[in-house]
Amino acid sequence: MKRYVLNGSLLFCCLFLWNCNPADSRSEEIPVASEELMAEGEADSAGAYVVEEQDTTLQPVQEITLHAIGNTLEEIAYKEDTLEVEAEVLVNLTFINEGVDMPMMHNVVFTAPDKYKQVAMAAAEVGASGNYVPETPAVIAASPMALPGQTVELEFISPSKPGAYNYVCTYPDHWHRMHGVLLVK
Ligand SMILES: [Cu+2]
Repeated sequence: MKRYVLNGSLLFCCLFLWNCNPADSRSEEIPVASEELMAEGEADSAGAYVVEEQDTTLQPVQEITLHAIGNTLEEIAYKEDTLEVEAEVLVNLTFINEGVDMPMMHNVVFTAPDKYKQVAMAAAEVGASGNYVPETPAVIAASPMALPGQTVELEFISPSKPGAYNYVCTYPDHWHRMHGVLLVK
């Protein structure tokens, strides 16, 4: 009787395991198989993509640097009054604010030709809440505001049409002394 009970519980265990196993192995096998398929697919497409990128899609990047100098309203200026870039390239601008005291905060806003004053006027109305950058087609690209001693970076695509564009600091009353020419060649 005792053995019968033992056998019975063994049988129950076997049945229990047999019932569980098929479900367990199914749920494990399917994701493994699909992961393998995905891994193979990615390896193939990734390999092909790298080769194509080297041949056709390497975009030229032009690095330029601009400094803001001066520590009073009468002194402030962009150290570089002209910047030169090729047409339709990715430009990586590093903007260094060498000012010391707090009111000497500056940005760089690139504008359509001869629109820097108009953009600066509109920026004053936008104010600090709009980061002193108005929403107008005359704005090509705008950096964040650089506090005294700060360096900020800006990436943008240069205009496709060659010409003399402008850049300006749109912090209130800075545009008089802080503007320059972006020559697109
Ligand atoms: Cu400024």
